Amino acid sequence: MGATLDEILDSHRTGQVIVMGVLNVTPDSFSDGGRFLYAETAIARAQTMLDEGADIIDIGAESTRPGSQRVGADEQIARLRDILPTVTATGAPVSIDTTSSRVAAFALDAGATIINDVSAGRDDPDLLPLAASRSAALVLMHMLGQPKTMQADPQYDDVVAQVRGFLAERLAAAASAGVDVEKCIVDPGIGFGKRLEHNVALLAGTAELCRLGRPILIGASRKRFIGELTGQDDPDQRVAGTIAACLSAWRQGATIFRVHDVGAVAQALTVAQAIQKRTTGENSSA
Ligand code: HH2
Repeated sequence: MGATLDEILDSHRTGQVIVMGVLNVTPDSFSDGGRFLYAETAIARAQTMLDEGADIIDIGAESTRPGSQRVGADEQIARLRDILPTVTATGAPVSIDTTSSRVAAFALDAGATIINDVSAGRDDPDLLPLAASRSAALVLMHMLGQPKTMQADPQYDDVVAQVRGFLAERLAAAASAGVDVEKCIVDPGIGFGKRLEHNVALLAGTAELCRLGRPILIGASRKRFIGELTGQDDPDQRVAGTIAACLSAWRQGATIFRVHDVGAVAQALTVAQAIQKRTTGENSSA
């Protein structure tokens, strides 16, 4: 049985590990684009991820990979219409990966309970008020610029401090729109307007981000920085690098992991947790 929404929102206090499985119903996502466009395959994929240990299914109908084109709300809704109700009917928490309030409202009506907004409420002025009025959980992610141009020449003086400051500011913006901060999750936005050194610094600085007092979501899965570190060009072949990134962030306090390879990541985190529990238990009885 996966985690409940309350457990997800409390995971930074309890240390419960939450695996979020990625379901992209897009023709152009960087690693799984085009594979799950059809309702039957998408629904089967969601079920497989749940069987492998996913606690949340994150459904997106617009790619945000570097250079991607925007997709209008109508087109996103058309891509989601046959898929969302069946996935929410499984009873697992479903998040909608969108920056559009119309798409988010459609998904909430279909049973989603989490809005995953990579713009952290900056794209659509109606999104934070929607999250507030519907008491939805909300992921606020850092991105420098827009997906189309974000990798052009990202610059930071101190990436960890700047991302932390941005997330604190977006938590305050959400609160002033009426969102309950206890419903918010924050995410440094690995790969969104960041060079290799920025992604590595953010993963190394996860403990600093935990000081925001909200659960930290890490979306490192199969991303380009893993290819840059390892020379692996094929995103499907970046599972080991994904696991390393998740484990490292987990050791520093991150609890929610947005991944394509649910079974492999869940297994790695289960083993790491068992070892940590034993180590902590032995230390405290010594
Ligand atoms: N990454 C992607 C999309 N949504 N949401 C959060 N909160 N954090 C992330 O790191 C994140 C995200 C990009 O990955 P993917 O969905 O696999 O690709 P695409 O955007 O091309 O569909």
